[in-house]
Amino acid sequence: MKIWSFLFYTIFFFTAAGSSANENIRIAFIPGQTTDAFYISVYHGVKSACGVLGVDLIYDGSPEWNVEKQIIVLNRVIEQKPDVILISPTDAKRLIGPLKKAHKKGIKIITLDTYIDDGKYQDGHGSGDFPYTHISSDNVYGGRMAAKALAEAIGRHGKVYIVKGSPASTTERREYGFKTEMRRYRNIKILKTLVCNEDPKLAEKQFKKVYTEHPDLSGVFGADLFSAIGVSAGINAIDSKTDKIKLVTIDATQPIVQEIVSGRIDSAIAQHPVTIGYYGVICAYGLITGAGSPISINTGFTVINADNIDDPFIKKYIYLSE
Ligand code: T6T
Repeated sequence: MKIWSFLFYTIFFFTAAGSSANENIRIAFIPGQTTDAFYISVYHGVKSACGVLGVDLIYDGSPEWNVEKQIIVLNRVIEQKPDVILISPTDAKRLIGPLKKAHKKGIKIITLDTYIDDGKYQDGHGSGDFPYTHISSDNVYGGRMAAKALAEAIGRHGKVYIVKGSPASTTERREYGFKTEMRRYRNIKILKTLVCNEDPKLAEKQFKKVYTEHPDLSGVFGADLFSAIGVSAGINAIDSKTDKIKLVTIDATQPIVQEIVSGRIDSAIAQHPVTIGYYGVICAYGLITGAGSPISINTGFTVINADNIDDPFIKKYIYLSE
């Protein structure tokens, strides 16, 4: 179903149903981790759409990015029998079984941000084909945007590396997009990708090690907010005056924006997490009411840099932290 006809029918059903009929509807949201500004922003979108529709929201999650803990949360949520579960799976393979359990009980599944299996649902392929909709940024494209921005920032020449918080479906696609785009720049060498386990301190330590081994390092792609903030601390420690090393990130928290202002981060490619959450609930509502839901929705990016950071239109894409 096309997004516009989907939105039309969903709004039609919403108007027709009236909010009292919606009181019996229960939508659950399980983020990748509750302590991450990206997911806090997704939650704001979810909460706001649930408020508009007058449906009940179950919100539960683990403070850490941890597959076992997320499965415990999921089982807890399944017991509450929501109509739809919106979830950001912490592992594309290991969440298939536990989510299938929910699906078999008649609970509809929508994935937000990260996906299960290959992320292509309802096409008859793969054991994780049963979710109805996936809503996220186009992460391959985000990686390509980051590569282009970094390549231009370092003058199309030098050594760079990628660091990601966790090996999630999203960051893997960003890495793939980044490497694909970088093939166009023959004079840029990409060093080994690092994983910082959502720990900015580790990202900082890793940066210092890479810099010691490669003093000619020119740039870093921080593929998520934890990596970015750690690398920027590392750059500040060794390079606060020379501005030699460029850093481009995906995600835009307040601390990342401060680093843009102070010049340590060149640009941040902001996702639209509030929109992801909001659309998640609208799609869930479409499934519950029979209006249907698109198989996938891409929510876009906004590039934030020193030139546009004061623009109120741009500022609204900074993530919410509580
Ligand atoms: O970059 C986001 C999210 O898109 C990714 O899947 C996991 O990391 C973040 O939550 C940022 O920490």
